[in-house]
Amino acid sequence: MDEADGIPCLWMRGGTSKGAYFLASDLPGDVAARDDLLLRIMGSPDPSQIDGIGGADPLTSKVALLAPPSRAGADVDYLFLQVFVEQALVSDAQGCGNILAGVGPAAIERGLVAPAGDETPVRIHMRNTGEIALARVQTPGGRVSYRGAARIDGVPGQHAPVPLMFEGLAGSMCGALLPTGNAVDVIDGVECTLIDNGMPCVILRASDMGIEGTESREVLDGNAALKARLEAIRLKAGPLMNLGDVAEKSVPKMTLVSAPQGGGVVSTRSFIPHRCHATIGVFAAVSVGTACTLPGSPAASVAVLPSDETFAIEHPTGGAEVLLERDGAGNVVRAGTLRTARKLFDGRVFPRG
Ligand code: NQM
Repeated sequence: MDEADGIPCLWMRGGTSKGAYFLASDLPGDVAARDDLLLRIMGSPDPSQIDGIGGADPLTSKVALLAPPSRAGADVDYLFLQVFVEQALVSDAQGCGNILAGVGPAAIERGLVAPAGDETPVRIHMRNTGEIALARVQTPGGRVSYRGAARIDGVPGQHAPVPLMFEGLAGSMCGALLPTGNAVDVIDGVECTLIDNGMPCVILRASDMGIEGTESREVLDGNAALKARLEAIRLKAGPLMNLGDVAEKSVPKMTLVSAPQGGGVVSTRSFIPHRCHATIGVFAAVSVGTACTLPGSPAASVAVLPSDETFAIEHPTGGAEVLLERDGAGNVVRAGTLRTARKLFDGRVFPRG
């Protein structure tokens, strides 16, 4: 690979995030060399990412690496990498359900998966956590269609639906749904649920942190005192969640919950972990929804549970619906959501030298 020739890259919106999708075979196999290259492609570390293609926001500084499947029952391997904006860090310590929405379309675009009729099921091996997600991609006439009537909050317009289904998410990175064995732990005097149903999250009441929980992303991003308190709790929660020292990791996420405002189950404001999310992550929404079902937890204390399996998780720009299927004992055993994705650009990217 000669960087001067550029590197094949698909730039896609996946759900409410945006990122660069590569074939793993187009990047160096050595992890240090790969990460160095990705930092130079995105333009990190730099708050503006002015010399790269990253969007100066954790939600638009994301990478998906695609490869032929390395496990039975999958059609494609997907490794998610978070490229930090302001630090020279690339982390595989979390998955991403929004970027996941673009993986099925990208795998078909790149010839890793053959289209099969008007709708192509794509079983995606999520290498960050090991589970398989099932995505359904619209492929009328044997090519990916991005046009359709599906809407998701946080994205203008209507697009082709990409339904996603998951199983076996509990303990994806922490080894257990509740890594401390408790639905409630107290850290720095604040009741928290340390939970991992696809995404390690610390869930706490907005009111316990001195906010309403209805503030805008911009207002919360400007609240340095709140962010410092959240980070202190996060650094203590990390080892308790079997994640070790999380000072340089993007997990756990910090989600502040309050009573729903718009007929949903719960209202959220998520820090991922140092900036407030414009919406909420897919797996984070599954984890928060699951926390709402745990009696005595901070989330349960403010949630209004639905009569069916559809949990509308409210966020700063609307809501994200997740489907949570429970067994007879009330454990969430299957989850799903509806996303959309769109190919924005297909070309070659030229990294900073
Ligand atoms: O939780 C952002 C996103 C995410 C992650 C983040 C995500 C998920 O919205 O599944 O999608 O939490 O860093 O892209």
